[in-house]
Amino acid sequence: MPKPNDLTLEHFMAGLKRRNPGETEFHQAVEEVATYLIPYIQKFPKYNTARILERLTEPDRIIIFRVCWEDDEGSVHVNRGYRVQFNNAIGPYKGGLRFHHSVNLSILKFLGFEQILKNSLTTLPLGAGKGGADFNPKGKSDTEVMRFCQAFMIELSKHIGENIDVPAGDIGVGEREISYLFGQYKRLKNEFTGIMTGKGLEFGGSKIRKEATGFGCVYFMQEMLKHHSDDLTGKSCVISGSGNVAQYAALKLIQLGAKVITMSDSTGFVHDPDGINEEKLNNIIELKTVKRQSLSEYAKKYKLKFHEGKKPWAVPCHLAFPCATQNELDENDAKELLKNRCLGIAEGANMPTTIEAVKAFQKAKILFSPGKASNAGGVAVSGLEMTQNSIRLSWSDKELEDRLRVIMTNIHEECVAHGWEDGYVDYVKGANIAGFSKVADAMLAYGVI
Ligand code: NDP
Ligand code: 2IT
Repeated sequence: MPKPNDLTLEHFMAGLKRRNPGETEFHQAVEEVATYLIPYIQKFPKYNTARILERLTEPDRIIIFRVCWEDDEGSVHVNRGYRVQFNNAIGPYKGGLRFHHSVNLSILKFLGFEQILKNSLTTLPLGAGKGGADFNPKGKSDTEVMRFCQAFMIELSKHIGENIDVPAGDIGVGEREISYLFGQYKRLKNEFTGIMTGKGLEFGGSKIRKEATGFGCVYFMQEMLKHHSDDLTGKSCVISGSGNVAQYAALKLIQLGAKVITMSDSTGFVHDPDGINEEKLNNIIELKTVKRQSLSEYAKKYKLKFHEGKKPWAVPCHLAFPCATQNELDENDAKELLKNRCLGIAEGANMPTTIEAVKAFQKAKILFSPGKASNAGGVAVSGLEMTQNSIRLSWSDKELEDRLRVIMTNIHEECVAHGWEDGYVDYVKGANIAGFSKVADAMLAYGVI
């Protein structure tokens, strides 16, 4: 019979690492959560007796498959496709698909694990999953991307469904890819059901979904500032990334009177000391989503300095929004931000900040929100897309933006309620504990399964 106090971080992490060798991103995501959950679980032995943490860190199942496709010259390519169905205690598996050359099981398991607590925080009935492929969409023609997506869906279609698992986008999977994937599912199954979110508005997509992650991230920052009697007006903001999340974080910041001074991509960053206005941002959106070129082209057009191969964190700013990818902000970057008296960081990406950098921000007691809280707006509006598909109706922009705002405000309140300690809100602690209890209680209720 397990004893209530036999759970220690060291022992737990040693077991996790032994069972999942070499999966460094997965280890990192679990360690960050377990650091907070283990002391909490010690206070509620029922979770330990039922081995909830062990069950929560073991995916329900992982599907791995071969994806063969032909390029425009007729050459055959082979990629590896995945779907990690992590946990469906509170709803169907839900989470994005990532197409990027770096995709591997460790990355998808970290993303799927983070998704459990994030989806719980939205208050919507959403379980957690993540998938994707090591396919690199860069430099591929539209027809090549279409053939890849169709081949990928031939296998994925066997495992998803509106009440089973509902994928969406992530890095390298935007409206173009979702359209090809959804079209192929519809053809294979001869049915029109909401098996994916992020769809085009013409075929069951939700208004505000495209904007939701970036907008939600800025709303979250707004709430953190408000909690400290401050606001966004006139704040200079450094953003990394120039994809879906970064684009709409930038737009909302501009709309709310802040000044966006950097954006980046995998080739470097552009610094615009005058601030990127809406017209310039539209240019960036077109460059990244239609022309699919490097941000250096934007820098050339507006005669701005492009910092090739560099990250933007040394540019002095009031607020920072890492919106590109995991581990893009390390301890040295954190030191630069702190040296320049940065007031707060809201993660738009998933786990963009290393554990050491998070600790540096917390030690300095500046505002820091983890992605599972501040980027939950994307999956939240995905949840609302599922609702609209179920009732076969479409809500207005205003209705959806209002709902998104309420959800982000609630998440902020939950983080404060569970993370407040000695005058400082530890948003990482707050998000982990608030997200955990609903899922854990559902798992307890089901018994041993
Ligand atoms: P996109 O593919 O639209 O954009 C990704 C951006 O990040 C691009 O600017 C890309 O540059 C850059 N990038 C990707 N990989 C790297 C890298 N290794 N180094 C430097 N830059 C890189 O993806 P999203 O905007 O959708 O996703 C961004 C982040 O937000 C991810 O962490 C994702 O998991 C997270 N997220 C996304 C949500 C969504 O709704 N889309 C919801 C919640 C979180 P380039 O153009 O050169 O490739
Ligand atoms: O990381 C994420 O939350 C996403 N990529 C969005 C998932 C979704 O199902 O909308």
